[in-house]
Amino acid sequence: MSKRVAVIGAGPSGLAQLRAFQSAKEKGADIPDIVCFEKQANWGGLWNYTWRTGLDEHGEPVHGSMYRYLWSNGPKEGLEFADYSFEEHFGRPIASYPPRAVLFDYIEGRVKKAGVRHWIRFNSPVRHVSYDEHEGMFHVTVQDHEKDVEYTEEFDHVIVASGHFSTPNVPEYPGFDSFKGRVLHAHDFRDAMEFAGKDILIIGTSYSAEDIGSQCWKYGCKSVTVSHRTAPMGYKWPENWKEVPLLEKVEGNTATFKDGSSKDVDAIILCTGYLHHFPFMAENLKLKTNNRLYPVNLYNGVVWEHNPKLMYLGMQDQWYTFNMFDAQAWYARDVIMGRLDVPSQAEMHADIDKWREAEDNIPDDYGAIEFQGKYTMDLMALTDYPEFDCSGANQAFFEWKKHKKENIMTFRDHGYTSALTGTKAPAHHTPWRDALDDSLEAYLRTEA
Ligand code: FAD
Ligand code: NA7
Repeated sequence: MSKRVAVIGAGPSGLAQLRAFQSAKEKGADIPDIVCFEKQANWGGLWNYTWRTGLDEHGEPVHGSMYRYLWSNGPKEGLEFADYSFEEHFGRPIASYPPRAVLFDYIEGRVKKAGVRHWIRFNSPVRHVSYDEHEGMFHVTVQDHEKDVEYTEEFDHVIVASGHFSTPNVPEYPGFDSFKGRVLHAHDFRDAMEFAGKDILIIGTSYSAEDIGSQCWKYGCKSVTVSHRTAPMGYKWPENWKEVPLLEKVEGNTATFKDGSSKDVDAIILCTGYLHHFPFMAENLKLKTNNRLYPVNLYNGVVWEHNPKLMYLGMQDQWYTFNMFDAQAWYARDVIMGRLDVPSQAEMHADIDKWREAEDNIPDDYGAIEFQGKYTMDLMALTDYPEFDCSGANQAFFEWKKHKKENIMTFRDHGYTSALTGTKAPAHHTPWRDALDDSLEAYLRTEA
């Protein structure tokens, strides 16, 4: 096969794509030439932690939104790779909410085993992608930071796996410019210890708000105030944690909310989500969507309906992550290798509309989990991706939600059953709130 495929990004989605092609090769298939462009110096995407914020050493926007002490916010049984269990990687069952370094190790273990690193060009941000209708080829322009040159190569297919939790959505509220403390977005949050002894205000009510607030609480902040635009999170919070309506204005250090109440705060952390941001894609190839389960224009959540030689991975809002990216990558591979056909654009469009309408009618979070589980299973069924029972994974998610409702500060102390191995995860040696060392070594110890 002489086709060339460009993969943009070596995070969990891009790595899933490399593993998908490698697994076909391992089974004797003639696969295309693969080149993966990664702007960072290592693989792992968001799981490749950096202390930097703002711009990196090359003047590139820092991709990472990760922070110290981050533990998985959902059970690992929901994200397990069907071709590489946690038990295979760690040689024994481990607890259900691994910290960042442990998940990074797991992600890396699979691709090290597959031997795909030589397909990746590191320190290589993609600057521009366009499609030449006449040639039927993509032109991909890349900066090589090691050689300090820019070059362009041609590809038959492009797979965008550059993630969508990196470019912050930053609203402004009256008084920000004269606020006496620090205003930052979750993207630039790195260490909860910075806020020890401080009164913090968080704007937003989703994962980042819940987790950054919990981190700051765990590492000793004085109080957490969470301001909501739509509705409060409604968990049973600790005593020094309060949920309030939307911020109206800030004067000095005083934040005033829509109900007229106010609170003096030292720092404001905007947990207001991220933008799907693809400045390197030509306008006619650019995905434009908000954060939802079924973005527009992507057939089977992957194939760009206006040009099926272009694909996007991992662009959904995410309950499922790693194994959903796998399902997408195996599917993308089989479309590229001609094993699967895509229908006409009109049919693709109608199918996308059908899924989006179903999404619009999802009643609650449980429905959303089932929706994404079904989407993932449907895709897996189209390829030789190893069998994975998403209804089992759904079960882990349902229990997780129940445990969060029971006690938001202890949910990570529970263990769940792997849909892959049938093993129930052991409890971690130390309750989450007392486990201050988030290193791999500390987590993998068998005793406190
Ligand atoms: P990313 O991980 O973002 O990787 C994209 C890669 O593309 C990066 O390596 C980046 O450098 C590269 N790239 C971007 N632009 C370019 C370019 N122009 N040229 C070349 N390379 C480029 N998921 C979970 O399952 N559990 C969790 O606990 C969890 N916690 C999270 C916590 C935070 C703070 C955030 C932000 C996300 C979290 N997620 C979690 C969700 C996360 O989206 C996925 O786990 C996963 O990292 C997505 O993988 P990805 O490869 O699609 O994107
Ligand atoms: P999400 O899940 O996209 O949530 C964004 C939150 O920000 C959500 O609560 C929004 O409230 C809120 N938001 C957005 N814009 C505003 C403005 N202008 N004012 C007030 N509130 C606003 O992002 P997260 O960062 O929490 O999670 C992203 C990923 O990171 C996730 O996968 C995790 O695993 C980690 P709304 O409900 O729309 O009113």
